[in-house]
Amino acid sequence: MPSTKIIQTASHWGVYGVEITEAGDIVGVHPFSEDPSPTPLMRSLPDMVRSPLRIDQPYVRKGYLRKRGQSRSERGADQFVPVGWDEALSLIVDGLEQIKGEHGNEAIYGGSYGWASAGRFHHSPSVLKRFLGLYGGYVDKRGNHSFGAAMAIMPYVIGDAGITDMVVPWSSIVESSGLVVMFGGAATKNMQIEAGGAALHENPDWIDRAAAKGVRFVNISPTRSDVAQKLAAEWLPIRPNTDTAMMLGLAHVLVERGLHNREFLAKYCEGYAVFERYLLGQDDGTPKNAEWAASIVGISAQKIEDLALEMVRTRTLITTSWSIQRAQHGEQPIWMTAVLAAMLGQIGLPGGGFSIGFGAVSGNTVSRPDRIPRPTLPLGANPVKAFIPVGRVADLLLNPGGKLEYNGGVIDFPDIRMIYSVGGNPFHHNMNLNRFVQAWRRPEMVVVHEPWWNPPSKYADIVLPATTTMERNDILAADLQRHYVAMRKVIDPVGGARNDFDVFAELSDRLGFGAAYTEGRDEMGWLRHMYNGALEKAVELGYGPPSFDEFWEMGHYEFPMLREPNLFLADFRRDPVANRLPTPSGKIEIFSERIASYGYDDCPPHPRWIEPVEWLGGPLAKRFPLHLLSNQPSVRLHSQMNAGVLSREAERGGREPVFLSVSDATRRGINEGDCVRVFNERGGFLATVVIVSGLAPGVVQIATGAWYDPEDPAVTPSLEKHGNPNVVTLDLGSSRLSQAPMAQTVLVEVERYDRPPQVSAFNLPDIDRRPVGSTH
Ligand SMILES: Nc1nc2c(c(=O)[nH]1)N[C@H]1C(S)=C(S)[C@@H](COP(=O)(O)OP(=O)(O)OC[C@H]3O[C@@H](n4cnc5c(=O)[nH]c(N)nc54)[C@H](O)[C@@H]3O)O[C@H]1N2
Ligand SMILES: Nc1nc2c(c(=O)[nH]1)N[C@H]1C(S)=C(S)[C@@H](COP(=O)(O)OP(=O)(O)OC[C@H]3O[C@@H](n4cnc5c(=O)[nH]c(N)nc54)[C@H](O)[C@@H]3O)O[C@H]1N2
Ligand SMILES: [Mo]
Repeated sequence: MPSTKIIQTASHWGVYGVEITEAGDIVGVHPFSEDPSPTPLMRSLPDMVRSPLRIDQPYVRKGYLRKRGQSRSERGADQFVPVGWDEALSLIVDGLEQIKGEHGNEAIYGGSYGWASAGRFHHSPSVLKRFLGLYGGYVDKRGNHSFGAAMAIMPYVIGDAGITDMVVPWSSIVESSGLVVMFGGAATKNMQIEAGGAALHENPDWIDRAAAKGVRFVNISPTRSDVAQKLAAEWLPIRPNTDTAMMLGLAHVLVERGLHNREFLAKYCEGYAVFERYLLGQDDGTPKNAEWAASIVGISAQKIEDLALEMVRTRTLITTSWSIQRAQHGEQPIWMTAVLAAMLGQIGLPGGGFSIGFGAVSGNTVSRPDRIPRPTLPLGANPVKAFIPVGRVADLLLNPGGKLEYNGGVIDFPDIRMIYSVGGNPFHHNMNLNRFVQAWRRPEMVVVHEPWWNPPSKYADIVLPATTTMERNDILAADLQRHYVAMRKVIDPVGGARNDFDVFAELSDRLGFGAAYTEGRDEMGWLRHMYNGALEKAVELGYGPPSFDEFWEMGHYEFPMLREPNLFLADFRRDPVANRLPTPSGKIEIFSERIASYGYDDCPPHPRWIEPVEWLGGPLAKRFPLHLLSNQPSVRLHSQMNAGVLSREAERGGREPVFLSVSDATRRGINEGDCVRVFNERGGFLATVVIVSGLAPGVVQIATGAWYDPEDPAVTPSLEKHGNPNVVTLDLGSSRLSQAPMAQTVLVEVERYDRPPQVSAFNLPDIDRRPVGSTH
């Protein structure tokens, strides 16, 4: 046996040790000893880190070498030519200088959305923004794909956009809740992940404790598996996108019986009276009662009544998942969650009130020491003020000079000539990919850094090979975690890969601001500097983390709980005058004058049921009778590690599995294992059928994250072969308030697809290794 050593690194899905031989061969993966429930996902990156899909050196799209931007329509359907680092960086500098010279910094889109990888220093979108900021600025994005609608509405409702903190933790549930009503559940698969890095996975233990305590859970979701089996939740299969109607039905039962908490509403809320007129149907003649709700949501009126009565009788927590607001009018169910909880009057009490996104990630369910400072790389200023709500990037690219209503104002679209994208997969996170591909082909230049040959690199003009976490040193210190973890370099950079930071350092140097970019620090210099900055603040707050050298030596540090953290909205409940909310009334706003002043029919001034453009109760369901839900994957993080061992094992026939219920499959003559085409007017994708129970009728489900793989990239629209749902999703904003993406509002039809084409998602692109200019 050759001698081996174990080196600790970390990821969004956990901390782990990689066992390597002296020659650097990876022989094993070991969970973090402190982690009570490590996830199997940690096998994936070591499996992919030396995959043949790693990009071994810089490449340039052939058309770009010959004709620059004139060849942009060939992006994604062209050959690549290998070039040296020097040439690649010169091409980038030339492109940047030309575009900035002719069109100014407003022509550069640097919003670059994406989860990238864990670690506070080598966070690729941050190192990009620091670079572009020093270069004179860039058009940035605003909001996110995760909870964009919630983030837009909650400042009006409770004066806060900090969605990840709007959670009543497990400890409070186990101690005090009698009933937890979960809209969209709290899928355990999602608790594997933390933005910035999970350190400990504590949810499984808490689930055991809640089950042992006998807390009752109700899962209102199209999918039974959205709540851990151990919690023995009652499942109420709801039609997708109708949660607001369900909540209104529950609210109506309360008012009808005089069970709403009038004292709470008067003391802590603003505008209940106007909302009540709507609820009772005093102006439109439609009371939003249980029968009304039942006809929309597909759950019986009796059930709705029983549940409402149970909710008043016991300490009840209402949780609403982020998925529910990733839909048209996604602001409404979030707002209505707060209103329904206000009507129960338990907001701010232990185990009561409401939570947004409970368990969507690993850390938001667990109480932790507050205000832990994080080592931070300063982004610097961005002199360009133009921005785009992140879901509307295709509009920005397609309509230079266009306008967009947003959050009470109007945005003017600049004319984007260049995209610089690192750490995200636009062919994963954007909707309506057939349209998006056209948008992506508008600018003159697209630069991408990626570790792998995946869709973003295949659709670049210039692609630079990036290192992964295993090839560099970093610090894990995520917002919802109480640990700092040393992420140590496990192996040398694979092939010709370089750290994103080092690439931007060299580009900065060539552009004349290298010293400002690096401030004279290298990787370890920055880690030490960033750590010391956080250390100083931590000490001021009464914490005592070790010196950088001790920390690096020890490998991790856990912040102690100095004081019990405040329960969500408990201070406000205790004293609503001293702790008034930062809303105009200082209270929870059930009616918002400010939203009223915008006059948006797609985001009215109090919560309301508004039919989405596509849903099972609408006219389009005649042509496309199935609602497609594209949830987060259990075996990977978005599109990351789609080519890794876990995700490959979960594929069927080389494609992503799509889940259908027995009745929907039988009606279409579809059998388990069949290849099907899932389609609507926007496009279609192929996937392999798995037949399940536990899905509401008329609901089809597929996880996101299959690498986009069009049958003919030169043609748009093209059939997608691998199971990427975003070729059928709708690219519209949730409302004019948030302009958030709405992946979960989409109807489709499904049909058997015999003789499907071969999947090519995990093939290398077409690479021309002959010198440019040679005869062909
Ligand atoms: N249909 C549908 N679509 C959705 C959603 C949905 O529910 N349904 N959910 C949405 C949500 S909530 C989100 S958050 C988005 C997620 O969308 P993204 O965050 O864009 O998805 P990822 O696959 O995490 O993309 C990260 C990319 O960064 C690369 N990368 C990782 N580390 C590094 C690095 O160090 N350097 C560089 N240069 N690159 C690196 C990875 O290889 C990968 O390609 O998707 C959205 N899209
Ligand atoms: N393993 C893993 N975990 C992850 C991620 C990942 O990629 N992999 N991504 C992380 C990210 S970026 C995010 S934002 C969070 C997202 O967290 P969520 O948005 O909560 O996660 P999803 O899996 O998209 O959706 C959860 C469930 O909501 C249900 N649902 C969908 N639409 C509706 C609806 O209209 N009504 C009701 N009642 N239910 C509905 C679906 O059945 C779905 O299974 O997850 C995080 N966790
Ligand atoms: Mo997300």
